Amino acid sequence: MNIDQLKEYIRFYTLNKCPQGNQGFNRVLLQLFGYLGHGKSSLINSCKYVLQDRDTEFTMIAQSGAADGGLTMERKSYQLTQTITMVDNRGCSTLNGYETGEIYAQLGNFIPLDQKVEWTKEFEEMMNRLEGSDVEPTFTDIIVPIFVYSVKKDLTDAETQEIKTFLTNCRNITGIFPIIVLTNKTSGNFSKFRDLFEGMGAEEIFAVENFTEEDHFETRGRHLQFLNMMYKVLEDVNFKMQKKIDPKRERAKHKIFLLTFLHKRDQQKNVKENSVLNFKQVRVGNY
Ligand SMILES: Nc1nc2c(ncn2[C@@H]2O[C@H](COP(=O)(O)OP(=O)(O)OP(=O)(O)O)[C@@H](O)[C@H]2O)c(=O)[nH]1
Ligand SMILES: [Mg+2]
Repeated sequence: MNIDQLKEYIRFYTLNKCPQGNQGFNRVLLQLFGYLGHGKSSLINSCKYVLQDRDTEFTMIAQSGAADGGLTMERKSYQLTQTITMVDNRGCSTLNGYETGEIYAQLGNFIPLDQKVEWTKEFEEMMNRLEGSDVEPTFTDIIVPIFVYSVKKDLTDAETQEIKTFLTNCRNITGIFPIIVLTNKTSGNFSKFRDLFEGMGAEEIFAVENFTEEDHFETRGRHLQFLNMMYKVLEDVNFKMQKKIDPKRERAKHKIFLLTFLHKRDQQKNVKENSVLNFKQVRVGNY
């Protein structure tokens, strides 16, 4: 497909044309997540830009700009087409239990869109939020996870392991292995990261140079990066939709996963707190 065909395909994509029909789904949510300042908001601006008519000027719809991140605090949705919505996210400082727990809840569709993102530490607090989501459950979204990583930054072995576990859990929840988008393609060794993520099981890895306020020079190749990425996302959706899906059963499965995860997280927290407490008591006893 050439650029115009790709653009038309994405713009007019509808779940109604899937082999089994829309199965009750009416929206594809491209859910972004990743570390602070890795280019999530810029990716939204880039995708929106390439879908517009060619004579429309570049504008930032999602606020971006803090080099070290921490700018986006809300999980904000941006509608790209009739069917596709892209969802910005608060960046994670680490992929530890608190932050990943929240992402799993987002991917299971237990957290409403367009709200401030809080990393909940307490089991009860999270339970209350999940209970709230049962009052008005959402069954109509197909969620595609997209992990955004800047090749300018480096990873330790421990972080690599954390990401691998995290991405596998995201796959188990959504049925789609997270699409990896490597940003800042021309400012780092993207082939090293492509191999690294491939080794973690990633199936779709894209290296892009985002359109930004400072640099939105247009080339055909730059447009194609984002159009190809969105096209591949829709292919994943088509694959998922070839099978019969029962949205209610899916949601129940996600809930079990999430509750098990939160329970284990809470147990680990208690073990840690008790060992710190015991250590302090021993010290006090010794002096
Ligand atoms: N050159 C270049 N700069 C980029 C790219 N992606 C993002 N940037 C810049 O990196 C900075 C952070 O980008 P954001 O899009 O705000 O990153 P974010 O992940 O949304 O960050 P937070 O929401 O603050 O955590 C901004 O100054 C962007 O202009 C890219 O692919 N190439
Ligand atoms: Mg942001």
